[in-house]
Amino acid sequence: MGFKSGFASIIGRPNVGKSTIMNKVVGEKIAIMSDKPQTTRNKIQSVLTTKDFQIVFLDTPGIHKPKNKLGEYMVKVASDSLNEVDVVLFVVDDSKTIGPGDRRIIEDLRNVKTPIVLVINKIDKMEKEDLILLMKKYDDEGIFDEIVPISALKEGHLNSLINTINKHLPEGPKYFPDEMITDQPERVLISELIREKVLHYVHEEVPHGVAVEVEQMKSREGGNIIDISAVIYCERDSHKGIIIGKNGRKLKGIGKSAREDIQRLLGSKVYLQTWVKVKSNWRNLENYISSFGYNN
Ligand code: GDP
Ligand code: K
Ligand code: MG
Repeated sequence: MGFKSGFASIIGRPNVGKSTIMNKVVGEKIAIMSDKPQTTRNKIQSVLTTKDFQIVFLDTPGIHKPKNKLGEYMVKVASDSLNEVDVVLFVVDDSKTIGPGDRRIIEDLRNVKTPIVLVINKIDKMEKEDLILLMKKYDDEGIFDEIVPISALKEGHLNSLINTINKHLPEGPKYFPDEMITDQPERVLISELIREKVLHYVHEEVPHGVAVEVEQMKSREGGNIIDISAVIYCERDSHKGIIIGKNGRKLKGIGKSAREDIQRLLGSKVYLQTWVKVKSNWRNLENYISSFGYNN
């Protein structure tokens, strides 16, 4: 048997752990993770290469009912990708029953010809008996080629997931070089890391109206410090105040923890400056959507 390769699309409701699975499988933080739904906005590609096979994962934004233009775009990306791939990974979480959101996806999947692997994630939070009952319920739907329970967070059974995907890969070329783990440019990864920290530090209605743009990235002369400046865009003046926080404390916290992640990513010391600016209602404006890079 020769080298195998192929594409696996990761789909599922918001917050079931799609981004976490992708990050853990490739061993690097590529997609941002958060307990807020709709964290992942653009289609992220990541690559796992071994000596025998290569899997390219597509982490799509969650499938959900669109509320605005950005939402419509996200849903379209999610459903388009199912026809381009070799395996579909449909991720669900520890919910004991098949809820309406998962039900809708199942109905969409009935017309998909690609092999479908049901991934039950977050089993660290489940009783064994509940897991067995849930597996039975999904099996009764009659559309899954495989059912694989995992815990992405605790890195449980990830190997069994990888082996299952591998079974469905055709023989094929190495699409990407060994060392490549994502197609995302550094600037995008950095702005996503900053956005992740905003989501983490800021609550209420602010987070979904936040976009981050890295304006400048420059190595200092002599080498080992990289200066980065980034703008955090939000939709209202009041949001700006919340993100900055009393005496700038919140923004400082965001900057500090983003800097730590960025240093790890770049393997270099980083000096990070962040500004907060208001751009009202950008989510409904096509131009802004593409200028923030969500158009592929
Ligand atoms: P996505 O919206 O599907 O991409 O979900 P994320 O990867 O952003 O994860 C949503 C939340 O679920 C985050 O708070 C994760 O830490 C958490 N999570 C992901 N996988 C697991 C898991 O296996 N067990 C537990 N307990 N939590 C998880
Ligand atoms: K999320
Ligand atoms: Mg995600």
